[in-house]
Amino acid sequence: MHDTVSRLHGASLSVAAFLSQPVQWRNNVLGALCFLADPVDSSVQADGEVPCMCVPMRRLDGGNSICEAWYANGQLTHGRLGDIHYRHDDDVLFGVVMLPEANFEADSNKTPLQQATESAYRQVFTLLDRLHFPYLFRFWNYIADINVHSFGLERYRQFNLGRKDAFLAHGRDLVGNFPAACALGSTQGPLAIAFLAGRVAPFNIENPRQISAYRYPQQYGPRSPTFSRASLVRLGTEEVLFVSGTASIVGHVTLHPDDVIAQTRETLANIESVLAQANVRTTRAKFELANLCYKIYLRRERDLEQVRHEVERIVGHPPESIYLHADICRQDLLVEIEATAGHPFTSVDGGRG
Ligand code: 3EB
Repeated sequence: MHDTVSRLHGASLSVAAFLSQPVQWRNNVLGALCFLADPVDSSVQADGEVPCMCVPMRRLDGGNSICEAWYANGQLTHGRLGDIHYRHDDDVLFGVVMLPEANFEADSNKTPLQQATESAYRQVFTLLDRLHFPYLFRFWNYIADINVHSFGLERYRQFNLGRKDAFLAHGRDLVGNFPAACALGSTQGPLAIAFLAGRVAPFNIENPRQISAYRYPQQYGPRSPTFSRASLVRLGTEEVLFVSGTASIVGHVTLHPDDVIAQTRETLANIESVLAQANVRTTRAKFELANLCYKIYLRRERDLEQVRHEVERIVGHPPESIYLHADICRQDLLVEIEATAGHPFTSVDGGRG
């Protein structure tokens, strides 16, 4: 477990450790993302008050599970609305939706995954309207068999149809107004989505080396992905930066299709470019590669040592890096890296009491 690096980004610990934390600790947690090798352990979700997203995804760098906990600050409220389980303090709301596609029937014009995605996103937007947390900071999307084709379309592209339609239906399809996100593939499990939202508009950041994802041409699917490259969130005197899942894409094209080292290098160059944009906006110390908390998704288990070596060569030893075995949303991508950054959390900034 590393020290708290921001007001929000708390501890990463094993599922067993997460479940054995004292109640006082859990009373300060907004929610958690849990990645488990084994079929999802129902004890994680059994917790009544802390929403937990469970994804069947294996950690590659030791340990058999990892839970990423997000911290609250002050009085907490939890609840359920439809398929969403949420918890919030005065500033930030964390929620999870896990929807089995089997709940949806294939109808002639929408696939089950597309319907599940549209339903999940519509429910999120409805919840945020109702609880007055209008601004989305970050989405995490996990989709079984993300690269498989069914109903004549790759499943990631089906997901993009449902997501875009929900954004449109709620008038959230405004350019420059998309949250940070990631979208990864698991081998099984329901559509699993987690999100963070708040009451102060974040800065949404794009990468000059890449075409904005919402402007990708049609060759990547009939509906473009609705996310920005990063979001910079202000919470009182704190700032938190969410860097979206980032890959070896320049312009809109995948570079180095068969070279995982070159993809890693290109991906980190993209993240550096995103940091430079964030650094125009920050009122605090500049963000640097060496100070981020990383999640690194690898399509092939065997690439772990090479990628880790390259990341450490370029980044040094960041406060956290977690490697997970996942499919990436383009067949030719071998690695995707996401990151979170805060500024050192000191009691001067207002502790969590
Ligand atoms: C890319 O840059 C790589 O669909 O939400 C990264 C982050 C990617 C988020 C998403 C997809 C998503 O297009 C893939």
